[in-house]
Amino acid sequence: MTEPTRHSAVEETAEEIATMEIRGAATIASAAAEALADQAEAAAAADATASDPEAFRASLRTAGRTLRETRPTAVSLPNALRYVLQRMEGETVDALRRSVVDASDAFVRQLDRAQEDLGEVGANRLADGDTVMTHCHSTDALACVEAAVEQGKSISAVVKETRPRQQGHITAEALREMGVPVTLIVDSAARRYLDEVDHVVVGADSIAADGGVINKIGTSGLAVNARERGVPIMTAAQTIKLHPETLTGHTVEIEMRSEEEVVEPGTREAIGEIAVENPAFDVTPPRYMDAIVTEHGQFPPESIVALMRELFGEGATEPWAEQ
Ligand code: RUB
Repeated sequence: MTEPTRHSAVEETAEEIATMEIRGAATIASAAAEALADQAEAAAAADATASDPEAFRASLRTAGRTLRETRPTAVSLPNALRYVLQRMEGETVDALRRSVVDASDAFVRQLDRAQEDLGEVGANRLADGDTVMTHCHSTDALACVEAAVEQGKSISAVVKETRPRQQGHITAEALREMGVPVTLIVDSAARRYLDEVDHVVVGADSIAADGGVINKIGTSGLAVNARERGVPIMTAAQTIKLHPETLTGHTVEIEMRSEEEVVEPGTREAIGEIAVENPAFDVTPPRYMDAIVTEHGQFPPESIVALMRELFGEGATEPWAEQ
């Protein structure tokens, strides 16, 4: 069999995901689906794969593995790859190419629609005059605020900076564009400002079968503080954030990132011999989360497993695996 070609668009997207130029679970998923469509077009045009259906399939699986290896925690990435690669079918390269491009387009359209739909559900939890607190940058969480604003509600926001990568700055800018007044705070000020907010709204990278919410590091501490302060907290998450492997007992891998995101090498050296750790995500146990808001409505975290079974069956396949 001919050696599969790998289109540079896949390499580029993989690099951008790994370096977080492309970041956030939904954005990563749509970029991955689009990269597979690019790969399908490239493989259908390349000498080595243009007339060999098996080489074409192999090149798509290789692209899937390259994309899968970029970041481990957001399940939207493998779910996107699954969606597209499971729909790759046909006897000829042209039919295969069309099936991949169509599946990729359908996936991205569904993603946009799901975000709009869950935004409506989340917005119903917010009242006119509410202040929300955000953590990190979640397009699903922002969809809830945006829908509330579109319903005519006046919403303001307290935005956590979110160390070390300061995704709170992106959130602050997006909220300002919606006309939402923003107060930016450092992460450690969150408990103090919880007294002034009506809702905490966060996103998710993965949701486990037991209702545990895996999101940006600091979410679990925020949730515990919100419970202690009596402030409701919701996770806004499309169903592509449901982690099918947790149905069979697997845990979600928490990405450990470079220590240089936490402390510059020079400063670190000046401090002396220390260890530095930089986990990118944490797990909020279901008892600290009031609701998971999806495009299928809102769920108490403990009941999310029913939806997960309905959508993913009893487990997960790996259609990118080498054959
Ligand atoms: C992003 C993050 C976001 C979720 C949800 O982490 O934790 O809350 O991915 O985002 P990172 P969305 O910046 O490390 O990728 O709702 O946009 O899918």
